[in-house]
Amino acid sequence: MPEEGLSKIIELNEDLIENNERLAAKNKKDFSKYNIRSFDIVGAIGAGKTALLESISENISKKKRVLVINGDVATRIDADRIEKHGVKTIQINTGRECALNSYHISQVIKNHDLSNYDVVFIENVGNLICPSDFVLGTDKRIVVVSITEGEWVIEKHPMLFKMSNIAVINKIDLLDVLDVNINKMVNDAKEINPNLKIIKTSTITGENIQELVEILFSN
Ligand SMILES: Nc1nc2c(ncn2[C@@H]2O[C@H](COP(=O)(O)OP(=O)(O)O)[C@@H](O)[C@H]2O)c(=O)[nH]1
Ligand SMILES: [Mg+2]
Repeated sequence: MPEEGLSKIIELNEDLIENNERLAAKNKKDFSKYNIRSFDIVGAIGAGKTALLESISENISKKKRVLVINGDVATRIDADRIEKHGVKTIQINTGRECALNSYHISQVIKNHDLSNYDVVFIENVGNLICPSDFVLGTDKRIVVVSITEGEWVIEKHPMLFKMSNIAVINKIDLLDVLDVNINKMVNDAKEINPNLKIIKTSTITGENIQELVEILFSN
């Protein structure tokens, strides 16, 4: 019967999410055991997650030992881009899965010596929907959107903004050529989550990258 089928799907989902949260709590403990500050970065394909990680890595790699874990469906393009900026990277290919989950991260923790790092960044698979269900065990979640996604992108994806700590609105160097109401984007983010720290950046001009780094490492 269709109802039975539906309830099975719901149970499976609840199980998946519960198991994920349990393992995420263990990941969090492992990170804190080694005094690691950890972040995961979510956002659509092309928002600028990797470009921001390149800029952040360039900014901090001389002062901090950084590990970047890159989730991607198939390639290690992002990891190779970031590694040029003096940090260690690990690529996880998720295949058919549309987001990283806490099991992926637990495997990295199991197989690498965390005592080599002060900071871990996790770039999630480009997707504004799937990562909402899967926490990874990091201290803070950063959601990245760009103004090229249109001024409605935040309003349309409230879940991701509710469960994030920092919102980056990227590609502000394009404000002159796009008809985008960035104030609406900021207000939507504030309305969805009044605790969000919101910052507008450009990885091309470097505008507010230093300020973003300060937000990441303030308490
Ligand atoms: N104009 C502009 N382009 C950017 C900016 N940040 C990233 N890009 C470009 O957007 C594209 C996607 O960036 P990428 O970092 O790969 O996005 P990701 O899929 O979120 O990791 C690349 O061509 C970047 O050069 C920005 O601040 N301004
Ligand atoms: Mg990327």
